[in-house]
Amino acid sequence: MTLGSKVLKPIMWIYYSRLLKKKVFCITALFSFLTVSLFLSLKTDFICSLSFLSFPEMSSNLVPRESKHMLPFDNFCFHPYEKQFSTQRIEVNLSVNDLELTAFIGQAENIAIGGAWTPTECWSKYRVNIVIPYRQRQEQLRVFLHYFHRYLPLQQIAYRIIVVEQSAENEFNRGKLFNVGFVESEKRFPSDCYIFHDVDLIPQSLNNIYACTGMPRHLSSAVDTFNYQLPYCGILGGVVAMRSHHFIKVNGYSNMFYGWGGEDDNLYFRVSQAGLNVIRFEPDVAKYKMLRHIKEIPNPSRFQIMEMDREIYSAEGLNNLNYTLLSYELKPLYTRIFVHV
Ligand code: NGS
Repeated sequence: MTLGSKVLKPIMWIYYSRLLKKKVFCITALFSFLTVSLFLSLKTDFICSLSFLSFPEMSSNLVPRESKHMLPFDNFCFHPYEKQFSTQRIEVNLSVNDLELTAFIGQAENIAIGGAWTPTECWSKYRVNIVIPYRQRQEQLRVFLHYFHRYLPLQQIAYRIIVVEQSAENEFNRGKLFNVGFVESEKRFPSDCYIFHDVDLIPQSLNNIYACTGMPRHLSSAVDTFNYQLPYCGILGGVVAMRSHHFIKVNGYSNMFYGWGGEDDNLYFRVSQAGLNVIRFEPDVAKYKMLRHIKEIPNPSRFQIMEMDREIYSAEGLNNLNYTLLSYELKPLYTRIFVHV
């Protein structure tokens, strides 16, 4: 070995080992960065992403109504679609005019005035109040009523349809109308289960049982306009089922969202803050058709309101709700609550 190589070798060795250390350092740093980012993204929607790994089983999650009285029948209803997956569909009539709806009222069996129905030969395990926030969507409301009064009796669910209509003055406030629907219904026909429902969504599977589950449920998680896929994990719009005590626990919806957008994302936040999970059933069950309508103009302040509400949500919602009840009416196919909010 020459003197040159004797000197060069250790120098080269030091040089290469430093390079190697640098490489190892860089790879470790990159790996840690990726792990931390992955963890953070998982943590934000951890429960949500878990729920997509396996969808909960429907029948073991449904909560029967609390029965405060003697059962009027010996037998419980069978609830066929709860137990077996069915591909049976009922037809959606996409344009129902006034005459057709009047004819339908004449034929419909056992629908009590106010839009309530209950099975007549057995005791339904499930009873639900369905609340719809509403303004100037007559065509959609007709399609909705014509469909639901055929769909829900097949599931043997005892139900009432409550339409909460907002007066003309202010921007539409979907969340506040849900709160009003809940409070007014609790005064007149209380229920331990509520479904908060947009008027433009039509369920396509009879297996999507209209009853509450142990945890709040996002029913409309597979809508046709989103290619039957969930657009993002924290979405909680469209159709949501909640047990009454959970709705009270989360303090209802925020009253502050006038105009389109944000109130449903805010409900997701409220539900998480209350330590509850949102559950969803598999897309084949949670399929919905959205009725056509013009896209609303988003409320430009919705993100600021969302930020603000994060600080005050426990004092803002059901417990500071104020409104003026303009009228209360039992229509043949629904209960109408007309309000100024
Ligand atoms: C989000 C909105 C939600 C809305 C969802 C889907 O961007 O309120 O889109 O809307 N959130 C905010 O604007 C903060 S949809 O395409 O169904 O009309 O529900």
